[in-house]
Amino acid sequence: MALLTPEDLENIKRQLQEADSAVRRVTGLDIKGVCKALYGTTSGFETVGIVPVTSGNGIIGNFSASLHAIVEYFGFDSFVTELPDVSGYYEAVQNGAEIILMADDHTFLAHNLTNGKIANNQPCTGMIYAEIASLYTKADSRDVLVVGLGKVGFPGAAHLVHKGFNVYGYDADKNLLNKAISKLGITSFDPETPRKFSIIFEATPCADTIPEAVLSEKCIISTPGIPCAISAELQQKYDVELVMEPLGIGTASMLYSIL
Ligand code: NAD
Ligand code: 2YH
Repeated sequence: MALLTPEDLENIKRQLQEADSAVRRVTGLDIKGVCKALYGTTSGFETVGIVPVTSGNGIIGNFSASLHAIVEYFGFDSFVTELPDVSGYYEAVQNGAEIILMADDHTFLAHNLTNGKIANNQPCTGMIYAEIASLYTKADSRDVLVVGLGKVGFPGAAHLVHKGFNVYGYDADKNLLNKAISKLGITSFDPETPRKFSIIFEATPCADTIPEAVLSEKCIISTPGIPCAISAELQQKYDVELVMEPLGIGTASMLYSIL
């Protein structure tokens, strides 16, 4: 399980503003608009309690502060509890939190205490990055390449299938690829016989996962994967529209999914 680092989260507000501009440029909607398209919800200024969690590898510098900045950016009220863990959860509820955000090394959840809905970061991240890819206004067809079919990539691929896209999938793990083929009916993509795509959704923890041969001029790469799936040189050479941000887009998807 890849963990975020404090460096990934530096200047999160600026990263989020830049990602919002990129999303607007490629889809015509801002991130809130994409969430509305996905879930049909809008924020009613709910109060979000952010609870630091010390278990496992412990507290990640910048994590709670970044969530605070992200949640406020999307128009919610929020506070970070002084205490962590169970005491922090108690503190959040006592201080009027309507939504709890908390993460250990395996699960990052959002729980709406008012309506009981709960969200997990990985499927929510997959869904919104796939949705952004699907809304690309300059796509030349409904063919999409999905690279990485794990906990983020699989739900994203499922979303694209559900929306009627022709999904070509690849994962270095043959079992996961076969699961996606049998459960979702996607087509296996063979990196040895590549073709060009104008829509690419990537969700792996590795760099340089997208072969040059699949890139078409001005294609979109929508990717939550850290590190980036494509080099700066290739991005420039093919004038790639890159949507990539370490925490905020996925968190927005979680919050809007439970309103
Ligand atoms: P995962 O381990 O469940 O899945 C990753 C998949 O990528 C695996 O199935 C693996 O076999 C595959 N893979 C690895 N190298 C590959 C390659 N070269 N070509 C094709 N497939 C390859 O991980 P996950 O939970 O799905 O997370 C994926 C990435 O997304 C991680 O980097 C994670 O940190 C990141 N993430 C980002 C956000 C965000 O908000 N930006 C949120 C959640 C996860
Ligand atoms: O980054 C993570 C894990 N990869 C799970 C998220 C799933 N994409 N967890 C963050 C841990 C935060 C820490 N416990 C804290 O500071 O509260």
